[in-house]
Amino acid sequence: MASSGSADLVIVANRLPVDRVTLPDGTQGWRQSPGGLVTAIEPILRANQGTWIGWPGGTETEDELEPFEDEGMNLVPMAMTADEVEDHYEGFSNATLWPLYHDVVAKPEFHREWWNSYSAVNRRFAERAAEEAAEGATVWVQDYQMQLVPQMLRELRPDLRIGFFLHIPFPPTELFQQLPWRRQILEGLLGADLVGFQLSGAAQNFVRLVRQRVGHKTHRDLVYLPDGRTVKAAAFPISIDSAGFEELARSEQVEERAVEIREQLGNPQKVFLGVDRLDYTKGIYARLRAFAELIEDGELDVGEAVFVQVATPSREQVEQYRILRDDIDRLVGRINGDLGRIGSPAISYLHASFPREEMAALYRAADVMVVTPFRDGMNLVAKEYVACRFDNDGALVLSEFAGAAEELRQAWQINPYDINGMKSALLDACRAEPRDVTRRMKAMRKQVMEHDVAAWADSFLAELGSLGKAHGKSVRPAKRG
Ligand code: GDG
Repeated sequence: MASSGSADLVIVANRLPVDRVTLPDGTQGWRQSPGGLVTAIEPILRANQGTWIGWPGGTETEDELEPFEDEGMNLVPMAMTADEVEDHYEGFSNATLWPLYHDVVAKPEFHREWWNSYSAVNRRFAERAAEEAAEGATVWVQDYQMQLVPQMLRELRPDLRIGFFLHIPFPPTELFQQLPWRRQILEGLLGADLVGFQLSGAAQNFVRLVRQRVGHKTHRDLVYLPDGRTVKAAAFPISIDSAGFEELARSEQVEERAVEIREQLGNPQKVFLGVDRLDYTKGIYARLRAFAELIEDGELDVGEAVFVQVATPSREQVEQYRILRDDIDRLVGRINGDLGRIGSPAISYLHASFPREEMAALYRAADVMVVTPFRDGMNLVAKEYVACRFDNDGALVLSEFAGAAEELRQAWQINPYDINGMKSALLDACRAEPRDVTRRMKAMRKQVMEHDVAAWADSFLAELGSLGKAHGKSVRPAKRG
């Protein structure tokens, strides 16, 4: 067994929850990256002298990166070489696994050198986790970039409780089969005691694959390993800091900014909004086309209706993402060129990222929120919109292929491959009676406000703690305000 460290809870994720920034005095520092996962996990890490292991972005070497403390969290930055960024991160993670796990919306590429790099990076992260974790500690591994870590870590440290959570969909057998390293990935995940997914369908896909491909005995959500260990696969739908978003949305600053945004748009009757990482899974192209056709058909008028699309830059070194960016640029240019008028574009397109306050103001300013991914693990944007609509107004158009659709039943649900269906839903949502809008939003708000990200993290860790009682300490629950 490797020597043990002092952390009772270790998070292993591809990225650290902080970004490297240049401070006003020119020195390098860290800024907490805004995100639901950090908000949820930070209080638990504090209550457990926890440690977060992850890549800080960039290609600094190991010697240049020292572990440090940030607001009660111990952060351990892991270096990646330029080759590893290209092969492990941009390659295997984002050009093999990402498209494969999202219904093959784009064609996954299979390259042996990418796989080798993915394995090597996973091994280094597992070794580091083994060094940091105290005897009997809990290690929670996050997401598709780290699927081999559970097994690698268990070999080094059989005393640990290991959990894994996949933030993206887990594909059906027919698609997963394509992966040349399918068995290694399944075995990697089986190193965990608890494998969490967004939806129960994904957990079932996983158990079925383990039975078919690895040959282990399974019963419902349990896998029985030959060494006597049991692995549980279950759904833990992730959420957001719901109260935090609502509070932000209620602030005077955000309220004023929302009014200002509508003024700057020319005070149209209806503001439609899309907010996504610029990713081909999100269905941005089809959604903008549907909106443009409604104008061409005479159903909506430019000036009275406007579509604001925020597309946050993402994975810009990956070829598919560059192609997508060009496609969207061209489409927006064509739509505005054909349909816009002076001072009234049909689409207001922003390829940029914004502070959380601006996101909340956009959610407040929008009458119709349009979330139309072809496939999405959950989609937090839909939940953030709901959390910000404390007046119970605002309409949500939501793809049935987003994980969030299982909880947000009262949204106008659409099939993003069906352009006509999407057009009707956009019109229905924007013309709906206020009473209908309120009834739907009230029900969705109840769901989102009651099931926040803290509840998500607590329920995962409680379940992990209840498994394999024979070994390991339990994680202390966080003290939340
Ligand atoms: C993956 C899964 C799953 C976006 N632009 C800005 C900004 N954002 C924030 C949003 C939201 C988050 O990023 C995006 O989360 P999503 O869930 O919508 O999508 P992915 O990035 O694909 O996330 C997804 C999620 O993991 C969690 O498990 O739901 O299915 O694909 O919070 O608000 N935030 C700020 N500025 C921006 O410009 N501040």
